[in-house]
Amino acid sequence: MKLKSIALSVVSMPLKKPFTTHLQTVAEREGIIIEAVDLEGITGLGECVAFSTPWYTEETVKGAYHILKDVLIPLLLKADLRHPEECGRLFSGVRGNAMAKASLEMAIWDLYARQSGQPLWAVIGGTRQEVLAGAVVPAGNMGEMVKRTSELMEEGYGRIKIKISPGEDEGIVRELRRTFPDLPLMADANSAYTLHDLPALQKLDRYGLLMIEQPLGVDDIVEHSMLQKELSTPVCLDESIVSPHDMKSAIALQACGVVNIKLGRVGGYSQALDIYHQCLESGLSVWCGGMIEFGVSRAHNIVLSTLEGFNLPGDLSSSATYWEQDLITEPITVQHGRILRKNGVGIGVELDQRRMKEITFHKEIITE
Ligand code: OSB
Ligand code: MG
Repeated sequence: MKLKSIALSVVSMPLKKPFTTHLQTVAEREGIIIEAVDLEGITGLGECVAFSTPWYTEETVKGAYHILKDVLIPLLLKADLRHPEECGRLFSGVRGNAMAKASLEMAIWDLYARQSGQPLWAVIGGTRQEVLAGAVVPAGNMGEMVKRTSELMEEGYGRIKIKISPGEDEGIVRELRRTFPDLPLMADANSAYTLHDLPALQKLDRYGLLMIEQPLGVDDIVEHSMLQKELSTPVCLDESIVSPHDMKSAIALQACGVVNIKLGRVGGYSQALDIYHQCLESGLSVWCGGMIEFGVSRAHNIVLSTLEGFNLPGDLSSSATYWEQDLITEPITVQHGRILRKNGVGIGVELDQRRMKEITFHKEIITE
């Protein structure tokens, strides 16, 4: 699989409404769209989901751009891969930088599927025709969060996730439970708590939450294991799992009951599939996480979620949840809490070049 060029487009789009967690408010989303072109002119698409600042992981758009342009892309342009799984070995001399690596690996998997005339979901062994959609209610005041929850329920989402932090937790959970007794509800803390907050977390146990996502610190796999023993609500790990090795540790320590898998956070499909198989073998549930992303990454998330084991709704929402106009020609839509997989070749979506022109503020085409 010899490549002719790789284009990097740095894009920026305002969210319809700012997205707030206890760590950061995202009002404007920057990202990098990857177009990997082979010698026949077939193009594979990827998206780097790093944020403008390092609040979720240490990567940033500017840092990822440098790593892509100066480190990873030169390796890829020199290589002649037979299979996308070889990206792992190619990039093995580069530490960290999962989101930069994942964005290129996504483009290579898409290209590989397009070259062989198949949908990418078929290449990775997906079976689901429709994937389960879920939506996120960002942090806000009680009234805003209740209103947003009822809007999303009306749009048909099968699961709602709210953002919580110390002091901004039981009140909102109690109110949502009172208003929507049967709502499949979960809470994501983005590591806002420590074990000292055990009483506050135990209070959440009585509201029938599907799970509580990443309550403790990024490095706290041991502490999550201690916490899980004190809670009946399953703990879901997000930030703590960045590699198959982390997954092994979490399983050995029984640190969680559920795992949120994100292609960007774990460095791409190969690692995501390794983590997925470990979860299946250990009886852990998995779902696909979201990164307030654009249509290319959303399409990759849908591909991943066609795997049979993705049996819980992911943070997979319509393009319209965050964007006035997405950057793909056919936006992602949700019906009755589900998203139909795309049956075209590769990830089954194309860039809307007119929209790309409007939102791109820097583009570079890199050749060998
Ligand atoms: O913790 O899952 C998270 C968004 C950005 C960074 C981290 C997270 C999130 C979300 C929103 O929860 C997911 C989405 O709807 O894209
Ligand atoms: Mg999370």
